[in-house]
Amino acid sequence: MALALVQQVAGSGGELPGPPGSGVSYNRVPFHMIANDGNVLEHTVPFDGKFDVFHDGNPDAWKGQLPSQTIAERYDIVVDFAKHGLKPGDKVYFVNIMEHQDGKGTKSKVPLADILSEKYNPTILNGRWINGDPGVGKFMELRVKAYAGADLAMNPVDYEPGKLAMIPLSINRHDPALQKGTGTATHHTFEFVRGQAQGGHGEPWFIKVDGGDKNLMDPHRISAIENGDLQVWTIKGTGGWTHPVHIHFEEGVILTRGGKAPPEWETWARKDMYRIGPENDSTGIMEIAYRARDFLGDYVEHCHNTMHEDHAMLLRWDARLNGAALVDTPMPTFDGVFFEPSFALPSAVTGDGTGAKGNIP
Ligand SMILES: [Cu+2]
Repeated sequence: MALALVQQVAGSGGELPGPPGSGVSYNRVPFHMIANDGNVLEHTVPFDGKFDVFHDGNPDAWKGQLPSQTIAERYDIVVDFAKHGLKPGDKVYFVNIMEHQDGKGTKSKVPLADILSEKYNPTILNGRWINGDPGVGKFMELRVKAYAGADLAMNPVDYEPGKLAMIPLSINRHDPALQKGTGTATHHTFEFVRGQAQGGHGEPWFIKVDGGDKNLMDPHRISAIENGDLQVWTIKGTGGWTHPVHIHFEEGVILTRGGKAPPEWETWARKDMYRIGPENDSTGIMEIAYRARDFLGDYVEHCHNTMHEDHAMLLRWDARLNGAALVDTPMPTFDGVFFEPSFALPSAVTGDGTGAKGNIP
């Protein structure tokens, strides 16, 4: 999905016309993104039509409009109602603009103007939806009410890039030492691959680690080992699907997306969801900087598409001290948990040996 925020106004004076004869039109409502994947950004990102959030020279396209979002990916925004002329009694709507054409995934964004004017108008014919996706459109109405209390919120304008920082990134992708250091960091590659067979039979979905063989899920196998050192991980996908890759318990920083600097909402973010694939606002490959800070032990990395994850697109990696023994594998049963020996891939410590690709933009 991808969400837009609009204000309904009486008459035809709004930026975008409403349905013919409706007597209403709409304005896009600017906002600031303040957190991504549940983590406060280093800087707020204005989706105000002026700031070039996607580095594509077209900031107006992003006014009041969030990037596409996968399963488990979270965006937090702050809307300054008073500043943008919203008054008690006004109606504000969230609009989904991403269209499904089948169950495989979203295809593309529908122009907001076509949705609001109902030029885009899905209808039912003989029990089937035609002319579009009924999931596209206004889906939540907010009614503005007067508030007499004191507004104690921080002003997100003060924390835009180049201004004050909210929570500085523990891994600062702009730090020259980091950029130099990533050239020597242990480097792992995780490739999210679609198997050959269809319909849940034969080869399922799997993750190829460091260019090795395809591996079906085995909790005894440790695909990568992190010693508290900064590592660079490449996450990439094949097969035409979007894979929302989730790494548990610790956040990383995106160094590159499709070989370039990531868009602003990812530049300032501590992420635990790494979206790869052909979907809008995505790329098929990204590099992240990653360091496990808190807990030693077993971690998981998986695709958050349930069907993919349940068909082996899931692996175990471990955080452990240098030289420490491998952590045994817990095997839950109805009679309690017992433990079996674990084993590590040959590349678990050494990685794929490539180092970071090129310079970090
Ligand atoms: Cu997937």
